[in-house]
Amino acid sequence: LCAALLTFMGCAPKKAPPISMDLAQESIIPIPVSIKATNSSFELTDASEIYVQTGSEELLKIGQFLADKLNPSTGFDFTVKASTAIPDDGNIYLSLKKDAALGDEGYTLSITPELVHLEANAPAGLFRGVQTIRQLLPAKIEMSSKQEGPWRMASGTINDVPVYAFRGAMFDVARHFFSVEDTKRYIDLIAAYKMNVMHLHLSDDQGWRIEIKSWPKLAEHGGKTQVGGGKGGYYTQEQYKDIVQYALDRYITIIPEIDMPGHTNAALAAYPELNCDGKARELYTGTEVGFSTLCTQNEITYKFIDDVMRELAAMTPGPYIHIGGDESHVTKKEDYIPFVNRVQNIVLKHGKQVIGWDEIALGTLKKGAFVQHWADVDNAVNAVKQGSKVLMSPARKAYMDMQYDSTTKWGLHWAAYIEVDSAYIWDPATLAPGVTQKDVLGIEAPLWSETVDQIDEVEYMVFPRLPGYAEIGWSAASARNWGEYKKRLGAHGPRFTAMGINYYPSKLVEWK
Ligand code: TNX
Repeated sequence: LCAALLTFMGCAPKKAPPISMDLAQESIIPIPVSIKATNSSFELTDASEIYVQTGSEELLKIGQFLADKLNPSTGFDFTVKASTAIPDDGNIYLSLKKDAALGDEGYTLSITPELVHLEANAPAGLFRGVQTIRQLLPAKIEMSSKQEGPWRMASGTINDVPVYAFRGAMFDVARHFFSVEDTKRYIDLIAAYKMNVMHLHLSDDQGWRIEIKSWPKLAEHGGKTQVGGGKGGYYTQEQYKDIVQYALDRYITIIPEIDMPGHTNAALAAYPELNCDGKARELYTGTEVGFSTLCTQNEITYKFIDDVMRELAAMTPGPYIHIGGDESHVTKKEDYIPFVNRVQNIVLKHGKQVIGWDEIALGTLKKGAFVQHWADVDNAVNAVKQGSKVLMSPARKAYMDMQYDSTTKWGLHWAAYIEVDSAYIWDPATLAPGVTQKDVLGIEAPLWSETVDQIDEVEYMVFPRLPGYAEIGWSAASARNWGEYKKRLGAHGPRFTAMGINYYPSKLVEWK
């Protein structure tokens, strides 16, 4: 009757009751701390809007990020509005609340048939919560063209906060160079899984990838080629700053790495004075490691490092600079140790904290230095004894350039074959004797690029392992279990597809 009278009397049509959906059955990665299902649902419609708490440009930006994700696939044309109060029915509301237990990145998400309310103690927490909202909508929400709804989310409450403060991935843009656009793509993919660090390996034997104005030939000459002899490339400072800002907008810290004293052939080719014999090296396009070293005895070397660190620090809002330090096989130990000690001081002088590969623990670690464990457990143990925290990147578990099995087209296998289960089944807090959770800064999964030079190849090595690394960093070890995780991962198959990710369809997972 109401529908029949509608045109004459302005009688509102009775809305159908919300569909029952079970929030506890949703496949959220990383798995949240707690989920309380209320067995109803919220439906996003053409009439829905995104509201953010009044008074913050930053919140408007986060709201806009969500709008930009929802608009192409729903075709709804969300705009972001500010509101001091909880908005009317049918909307999404993002607001801050004082709750120290949520820290910088935690959030609570409450979904009722009337409202989606995301709250956090800090803006980063809202951004992480937005990723959960994405995952609660149908997978086709990730498509870049208009799709049919309905766009429903299961109702209930999620409380969530990460275990580790550092959850990252690495991109080796030195062995093969990757464009600004490729790097942004990788950043987008890690953001979707709530990671918060992108470590860029900016220099190695095969290439120097960042413009340094006081030493211009580093990039101009040292950036000329790559593994296999392709044309290489480098980021101008403007491009680098653009990447840093893009990451920052996703609450991701860029950590730039200049690898020293080994892995420096590109710099040694650009400037003869960096070599002990004063002769420039030839550019290198192979994949051997451990043959190059800066001349640790020459003062010019430290002038060079000081200039590079000054320029790098000026473009790096994040707290860390990575000094490499790995595989310096042709640097004598008695030269390596004082070198590492001195370079740490240079980084500190420019206001940044040091990170280095685990070998730097052979030196005297400065206050606040972090050691990235990749190979030698003794170095990790030694770092903790010196009062440092360890970043966990064990090669046999976390190296995304390792092949899944012997048939994988790209990648290496010197550390291990790493199938999706093996990548997931480990605990950063029990890897090294005496290195417990409080000593662990977090986890990082590196992608070395000797064997990949296209972004779809990168995606194939990174997915589907990366969501697992994200979960190891975010969720408690006690909440993780492969048998259960692989079901959630399988449910992300359509999401990967909608995002256009070229992923490895591991046989260990039943892909939806
Ligand atoms: C070891 S891991 C390296 C890299 C290589 C990688 C290949 C580390 C600190 N050094 O130079 O690219 O193996 O898997």
